Amino acid sequence: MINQNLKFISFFLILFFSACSTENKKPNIIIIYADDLGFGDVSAYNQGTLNTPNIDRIANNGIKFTNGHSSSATCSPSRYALLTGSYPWRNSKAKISTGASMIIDTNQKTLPKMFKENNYSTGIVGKWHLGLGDGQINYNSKISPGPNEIGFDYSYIMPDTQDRVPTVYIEDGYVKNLDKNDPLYVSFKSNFDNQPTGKKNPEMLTMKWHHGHFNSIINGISRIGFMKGGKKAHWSDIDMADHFLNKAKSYILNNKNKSFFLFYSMQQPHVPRTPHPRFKGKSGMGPRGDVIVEADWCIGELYKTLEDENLLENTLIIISSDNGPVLNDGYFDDAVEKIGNHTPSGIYRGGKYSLFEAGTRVPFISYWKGVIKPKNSDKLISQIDLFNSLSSIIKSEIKTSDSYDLSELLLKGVGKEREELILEASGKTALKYQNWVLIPPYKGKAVSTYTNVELGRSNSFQLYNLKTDPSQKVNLANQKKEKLTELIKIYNKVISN
Ligand code: NG6
Ligand code: CA
Repeated sequence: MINQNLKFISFFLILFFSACSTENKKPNIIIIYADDLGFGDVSAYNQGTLNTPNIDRIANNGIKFTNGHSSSATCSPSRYALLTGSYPWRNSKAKISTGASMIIDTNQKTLPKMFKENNYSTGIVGKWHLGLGDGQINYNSKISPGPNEIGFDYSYIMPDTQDRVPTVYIEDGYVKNLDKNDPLYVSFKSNFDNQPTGKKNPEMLTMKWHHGHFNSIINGISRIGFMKGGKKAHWSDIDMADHFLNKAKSYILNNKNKSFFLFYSMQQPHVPRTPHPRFKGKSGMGPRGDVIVEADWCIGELYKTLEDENLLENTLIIISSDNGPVLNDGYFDDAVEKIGNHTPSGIYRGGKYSLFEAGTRVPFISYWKGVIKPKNSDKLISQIDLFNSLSSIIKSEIKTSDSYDLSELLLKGVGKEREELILEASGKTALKYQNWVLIPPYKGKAVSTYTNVELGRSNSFQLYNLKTDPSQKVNLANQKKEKLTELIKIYNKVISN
């Protein structure tokens, strides 16, 4: 009889706890962030000729934003904005990092901290590029502050970029696989004891540099900066995609019983483009296309993991990119020569580094099986808005003042949108307001000599009406004086706030 009662009680206890755990479990959030992936690079956007079937499946079953923006036309500032919900031009340190100290202050509000406060597990796998340490870094001991000091419980990162030293992974503050007997030294100023460099030893290169990347040679590729030692810790470029994917999958498997936030920060299609041999030649567009095919495959694999673990119904996935596309970003890799009819920027003008639309108008997709219904939305949303929107979605009170709560837009594709957005490219800013874009006068080249990207700079004001002229061909500054004055006022107001 006692036995019978025990069985009865335990049956109800199990029922009770399983009901509690599904009801109370807040949704997992995964941000999949590509590096330099253009609006036109995702085939779901129907712009270019490249095929991304795995991203498309998510995009076509989720909300495909066609007016979604990164904060900036380069990496570090966009990542700063995404992770802090603050405009990067408010922080003079939020510039492209090359061995810099950490850009995010450890006292700042951050997205991972917001999740942690709400009992989430938080993890980052992939590219960091937000600086590390608070001065000279010693790679042979604990590197801090870093992602773990701004809210990530787990971090497995590439410190800056694939084209910058050190070419090693860092796990929770320590260089992975570092042999104590072969210390790692890094400098961005001078070489170590006559180590080979791209400039001196071009015969050692498997990929030739075009501009800028002529220092230390690792795996036949010369990089930005010098390094010496740490041989066992060097990453394999062609395995990087698989490596990060496996880490991201393990993170999911290790945290599937809790609510988790995963920032899966992919390295593709940033230079140097080094597809695994099984993706070589798959796009017909050379390495740039091939690594996009590879990234698409990785996203498909990550999706499968969530599907196999029955996590899709409780996971909100966001896919986006840190800035617009670029073809030649410093190596001879056939990106220009083999582009064919593909249009990485789609119909938009400019690309990476540009104040024109394609600098920051990037693929932007939200997906949540069973919750989000397929929709296209041309409403204006920025990655800065993910802070307050995700905070609302997980019922947190933590908000920032630059971020808008566009949670309804993110989950339903309707409702409030942004009216104004400051765009940033290499420290220069512009205003997007409703259908209009205002670019103040800036000195400097209109087209970058090296990358051949139109940077959006001009000696006079530029004003574009995106409704009638999405490709920003006609500058209306002289014709629409009233509109120009109105936008200058709004721009000055937002910038000085
Ligand atoms: C630039 C590099 C470019 C790329 C970029 C950062 C040169 C000449 N150019 O300085 O190749 O690494 O920095 O890209 O060195 S980002 O997407 O991470 O912002
Ligand atoms: Ca980038």
